[in-house]
Amino acid sequence: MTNEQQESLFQQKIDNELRIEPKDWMPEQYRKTLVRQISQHAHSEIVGMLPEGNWITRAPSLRRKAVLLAKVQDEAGHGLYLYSAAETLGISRDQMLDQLHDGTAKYSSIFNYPTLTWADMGAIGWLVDGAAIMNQVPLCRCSYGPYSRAMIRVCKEESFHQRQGYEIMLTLANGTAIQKKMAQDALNRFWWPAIMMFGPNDDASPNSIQSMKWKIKRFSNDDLRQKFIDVTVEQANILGLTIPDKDLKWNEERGHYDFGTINWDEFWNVVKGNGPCNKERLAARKNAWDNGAWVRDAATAHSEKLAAKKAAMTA
Ligand code: BYC
Repeated sequence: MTNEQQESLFQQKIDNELRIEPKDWMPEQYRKTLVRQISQHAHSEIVGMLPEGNWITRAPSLRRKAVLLAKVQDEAGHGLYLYSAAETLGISRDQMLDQLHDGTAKYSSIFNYPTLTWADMGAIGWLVDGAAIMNQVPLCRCSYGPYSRAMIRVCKEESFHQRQGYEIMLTLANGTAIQKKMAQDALNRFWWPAIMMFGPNDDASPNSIQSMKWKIKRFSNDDLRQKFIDVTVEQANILGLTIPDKDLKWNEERGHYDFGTINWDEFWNVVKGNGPCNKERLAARKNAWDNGAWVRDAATAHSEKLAAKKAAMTA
């Protein structure tokens, strides 16, 4: 079969909603796109543990601490499923981590902002996990089997994360004047970075057209951003908090909220490594990697020992 025939069969499979599995033929660019997206998604989960990890020891009650701890552990789990899904495409976990540490792989811009108060745990759960669900539910139908299956469990857990964040916001918004102010301040700081999470506008998104044709992405960055804004405005109203966008207005004709201009200079600055916490986040990850070297060495030595024992017994 010629390459063209293979490509056409591959596209037919995708058009017929069949899943592509690791051993199936796939265009090299499809494989590369998935490795890029899945590994960056995995890195986002792992780096995403840092801003919240910052508050585990300072959670205001035992209940809040237990819930936050569970949420952060879930994120570690999401990272692990996603690294495993990417490994089915022929890249090793060590290679992916090298790319994170040397800056060639990205992770979500949102995790380069600091978490200054407890209310930030509410805002992250509500807005960041809320944005994540909006983007990730369609990924459960992604054309690549291992990624789509990993996303099913991830989405169930993200939905619990979103609710725990919203509940923190609800408690603060109905609390003392100082607590309500804290919640508003967290919303003010996280709103714009959360809507930037969906990525550049469609006309500035080089990967979208091909990724949509391959059904890796089912909706464009702008469509998902709009859906997120439409549902979140109502949730802010229930909280009695104000979204920091003076141009936010219901547009009867479009059936959507209009919103203000996103500061794309800020977005690209963060993506390029110059956000408020980029250096700190990367340093924390590199440090964890270096400090974990002895564990990896011990695990390798142990498995070599077991293999040698098995070989001696079968000889
Ligand atoms: N931050 O052509 P585009 C979470 C990059 S974790 C940084 O539209 P694409 C959670 C993009 O990579 C949330 N970079 O790209 C964890 C590309 O550069 P490269 C993470 C961004 O891939 C803990 C360039 O800009 N979710 O849920 O078609 C606690 C052009 O963009 C960002 C995922 O990773 C950004 N925000 O679309 C709580 C979901 N946006 O790679 C929550 C899976 C864009 O060509 N990923 N860039 O060098 C996706 O759905 C897609 O990759 C994106 C971007 C929508 C993010």
